[in-house]
Amino acid sequence: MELGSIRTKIEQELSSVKDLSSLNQFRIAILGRKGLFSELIERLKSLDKEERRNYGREINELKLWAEEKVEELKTHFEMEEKRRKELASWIDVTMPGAIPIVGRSHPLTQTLEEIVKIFTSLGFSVAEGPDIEYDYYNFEALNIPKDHPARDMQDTFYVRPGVVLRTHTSPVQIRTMESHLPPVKIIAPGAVYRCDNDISHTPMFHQVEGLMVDKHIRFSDLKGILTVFIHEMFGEKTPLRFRPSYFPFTEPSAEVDIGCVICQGSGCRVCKNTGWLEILGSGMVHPQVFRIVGYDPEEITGFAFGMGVERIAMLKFGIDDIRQFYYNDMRFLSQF
Ligand code: 2U9
Repeated sequence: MELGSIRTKIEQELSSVKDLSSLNQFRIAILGRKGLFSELIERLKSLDKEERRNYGREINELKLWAEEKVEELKTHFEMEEKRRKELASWIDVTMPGAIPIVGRSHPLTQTLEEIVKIFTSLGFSVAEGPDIEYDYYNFEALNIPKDHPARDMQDTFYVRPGVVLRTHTSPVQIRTMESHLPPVKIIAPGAVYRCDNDISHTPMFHQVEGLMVDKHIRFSDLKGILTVFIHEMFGEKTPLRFRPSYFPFTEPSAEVDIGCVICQGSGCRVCKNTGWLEILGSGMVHPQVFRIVGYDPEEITGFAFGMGVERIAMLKFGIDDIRQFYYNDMRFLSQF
């Protein structure tokens, strides 16, 4: 074949090479061991000496030219590939970041933490105990014997005879007094269980109870501590009143009301037009309870109180259905 037309053919084929892999195929077909140039060189053998020299030189020149072209294209495709990879991995550091949704504590946790903070700042320590309790610690030791009507009031879940889900955290205070001599100044936060379920009751809810026991503890100490607590929790101007009540484990007993946080005392649906909201129960520890834990009621006195965390949170945040706390609905939870 005419070397001129071979050059034209190589040029044409080179123009259709578009990447490294087709360039490699082209290189094998033209410059490879069994490629076009090997064939042309093979053909030289049949020529006479003079022709072979001339023709050989021309073939060599053409081959060098083809090798150069291949090298040029190889460099070109390698650069292209490198640039493509760089572009694919390019990061725009000026792009705004994806802002993660920040979690926060549950409104009940927030309320519980606030209550605990107030009492610890007043010198109370936090005490805890088991959710599954002996009947003895939940009732007997609190002056609630077997046939006492207060047992019905509390709608107890029985685990087995003599074992209950605690209906209040009071057993924690009994256990603490059994193992510690006075003075005792503790709060007992935790889950409690009662067989009850409606707009203002759930079968599990949370209480914070408190106990302050020493020589010379008086009702005025109870009033002072609970007044400070309410003013810290609901604001300094919150009106409050102590109203006589009855609990088997305290004598005398009092419930504490605050001026309605919804209507400011003028009367509304929430306070049933009384202007007052019941917020906690309290009283001086019953002498019988002291005798049971081995304290001498002639020497030792003390006060106790109890409150429902859900109720406090509902009043503080203006929530009218206690079950909202347990649906785990983000539309509700994200408001706190
Ligand atoms: C001991 C002695 C006395 C704890 C008390 C109350 C009054 C009370 C209720 C408030 C709302 C329970 O969550 S609630 O339903 N609690 O009214 N609790 S005095 O008295 C004690 C506790 C332990 C040894």
